[in-house]
Amino acid sequence: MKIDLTGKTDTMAKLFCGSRELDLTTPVVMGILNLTPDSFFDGGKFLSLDAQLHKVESMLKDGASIIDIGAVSTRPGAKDVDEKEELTRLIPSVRAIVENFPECILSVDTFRPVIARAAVEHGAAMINDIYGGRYEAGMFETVASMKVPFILMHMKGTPGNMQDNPSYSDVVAEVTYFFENQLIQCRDRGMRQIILDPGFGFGKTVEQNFELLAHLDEFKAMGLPLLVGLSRKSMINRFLNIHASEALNGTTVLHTIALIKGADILRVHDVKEAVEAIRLVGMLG
Ligand code: 9MG
Repeated sequence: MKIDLTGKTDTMAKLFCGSRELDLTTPVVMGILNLTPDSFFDGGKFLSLDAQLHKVESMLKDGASIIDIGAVSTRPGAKDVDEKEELTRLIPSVRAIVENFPECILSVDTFRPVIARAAVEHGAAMINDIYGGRYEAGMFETVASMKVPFILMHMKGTPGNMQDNPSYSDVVAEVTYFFENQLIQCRDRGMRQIILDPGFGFGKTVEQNFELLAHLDEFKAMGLPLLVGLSRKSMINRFLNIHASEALNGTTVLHTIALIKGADILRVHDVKEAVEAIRLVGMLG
């Protein structure tokens, strides 16, 4: 008898991202490009357009299938960025990346429907919403009308208050309930390509994050692709009492667990190491 160590059930194996297709029959890597000066790990390092393009080039060379860019930091206590400033920071980068790397599937991390629309009109091919559509009315309709995949992430509270003593009677049940409710709304509004993300570090204690990771395979029962963002997060750094810059080994350990439990997309700072984890776990069959 062949034992399935991957936790995978049948899932949407192909996503349509504008003119490109994303094959999820094996897991893929989403490389992070922060345009914010205050991100928790690499804030401010990639601010010039030239430096951004070099970073994208290197992540694609290392095997990233998707690049995720965001212009608003989600770190607790980060400065608010209004819609105008988000557009000003984001759109030149979207245009430059699409022009220089037409093969790249570009995801935009935004919770504002106006920004999502503008980004896709300039060539972005996926929307990553940490509010899971709850920030402002109209996100689901906007993304549905543009027919790009949508990352539906769970967050308890807002980036400003999410770490003020988050409490759940059952974190896995609450995240599942959130997905079920949001999925009804997404589908009612015509959205067809949805990626689920439990939102590690967004309104969860270290223990709650590990509880979610331990039960990740349960989210696969919903039959949708699963994204995890574990890279250099506080569940590693706080638990091991290290700085984010020292957390690559811990990240790879958690990626390995997530892959065994069925993750389809790893959102990461370190593409090469994540690709290696995927290849090695893939050998389990
Ligand atoms: C923007 N961002 C930061 N962490 C993230 C995570 O875990 N998932 C997603 N979808 N986006 C994230």
